[in-house]
Amino acid sequence: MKKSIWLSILIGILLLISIAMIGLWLINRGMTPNEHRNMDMGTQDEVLVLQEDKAEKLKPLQLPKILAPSSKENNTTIYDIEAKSGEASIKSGEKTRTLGYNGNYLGPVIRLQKGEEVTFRTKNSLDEETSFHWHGLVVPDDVDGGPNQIVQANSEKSVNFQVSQDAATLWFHPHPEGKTAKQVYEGLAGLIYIEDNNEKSKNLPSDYGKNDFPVVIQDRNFTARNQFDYEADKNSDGTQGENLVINGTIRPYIEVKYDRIRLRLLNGSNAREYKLKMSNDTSFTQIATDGGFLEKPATLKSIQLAPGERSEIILDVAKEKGQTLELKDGNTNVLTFKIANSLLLGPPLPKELGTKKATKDPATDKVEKIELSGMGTMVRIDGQKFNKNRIDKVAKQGEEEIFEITNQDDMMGGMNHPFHIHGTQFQIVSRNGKEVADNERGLKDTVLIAPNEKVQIKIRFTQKGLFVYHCHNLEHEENGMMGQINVI
Ligand SMILES: [Cu+2]
Repeated sequence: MKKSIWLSILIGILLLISIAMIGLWLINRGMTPNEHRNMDMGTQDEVLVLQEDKAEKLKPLQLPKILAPSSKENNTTIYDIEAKSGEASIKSGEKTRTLGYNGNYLGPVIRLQKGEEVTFRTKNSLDEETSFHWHGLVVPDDVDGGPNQIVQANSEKSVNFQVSQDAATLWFHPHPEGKTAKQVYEGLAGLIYIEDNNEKSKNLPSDYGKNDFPVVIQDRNFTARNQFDYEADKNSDGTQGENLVINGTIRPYIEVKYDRIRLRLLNGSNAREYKLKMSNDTSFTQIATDGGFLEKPATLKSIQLAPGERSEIILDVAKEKGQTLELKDGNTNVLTFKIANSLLLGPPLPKELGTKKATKDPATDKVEKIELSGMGTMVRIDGQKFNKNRIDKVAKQGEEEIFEITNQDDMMGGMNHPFHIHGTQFQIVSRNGKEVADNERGLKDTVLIAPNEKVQIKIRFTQKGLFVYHCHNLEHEENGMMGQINVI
């Protein structure tokens, strides 16, 4: 009798354990890594760890096409840019349903010359609204393509402008309120190169795909059937993926045939920050920030890149002939370099490049304060969420100002915010009252601000109109971390 009671209890316990395990398995089965992350309390330390998919073979880095002009009318060069849906072979096996500009995934490189007059004929072939924002391009507000310049589904819009700024690596992406993060995640992003005579006189590596490479860094998750599932992966503190995808390539490599190569790095991720270094810990040379060249090349061993930021670096591999090196983020390979046994020699790097450093003493006493706060859905700028019918700030065209941006921490510790301003380029004057490193002193349009940090920037709007400023953590932007400045 006693024996059978014990047996029943044992069977009961085993049954309960089995039910619990099946339940857990059912919950886990359908979940993506970000859903697991979403179940936890979001803090800035809650980073989805990058995985390298060793099942994928190393593949040559995909190079976006250089966009050819459609025509030239009088003195205006005309480019056609179409946002559309497509399918791309990103992982082996099933194709991924994607968005792209003029192609399946990402977009072409648009190469512009300083001084030229350009028309972009944009076409929205998506089944929802979008906009075409030229990130970092100094243009009037009706050209900028921010949240107030929506292009409806199946419609077109032309913008015309003169390229007024110096050589730089810029980019373009959609900006419709509430849809930016998803459209970027699904593939809408491309590069813009501005070229000028100063750049040409510097003899920098500029042979596209030979010694001058675009490197668009993004992180993505894939479902079991190789699809993006933005809604499932969405995180209110920034959607992350556990796979790196570079120019749409998983596990990319470059065959290096020159002693020096130039990498134009763009962090095109929704939210992930990168800290890049070489696998053999050698130093490299940064030549440009978001908006153009540094005053002088800066030697570095690692470089931080927040969402929206660009950096141009030169790798000198003359001493690494025949070797294989990697650009890494922590322990994860970003890009592999297979270096040839004999290398073509290019001219040496110039000692001077361009943009003069900003001095610490401002030429103005007008200080405009901007306060960032919150996390997740609680993010705010100056205590408010975005309202497209409200003008938050006013600036005078051509007038130099200091913006003092503070990032208030909160009970949960706060988060880094990559702060981006449309319509102009600025220079960082100080962080917490101290001068910044030389490699941060070029022109910028996006600046990473840590909790409790106060960053002063020197800014001048040369274009009139209504521009937005916002956090470039795209989910923070969607959660209302955006304001509007009217330049009069
Ligand atoms: Cu933010």
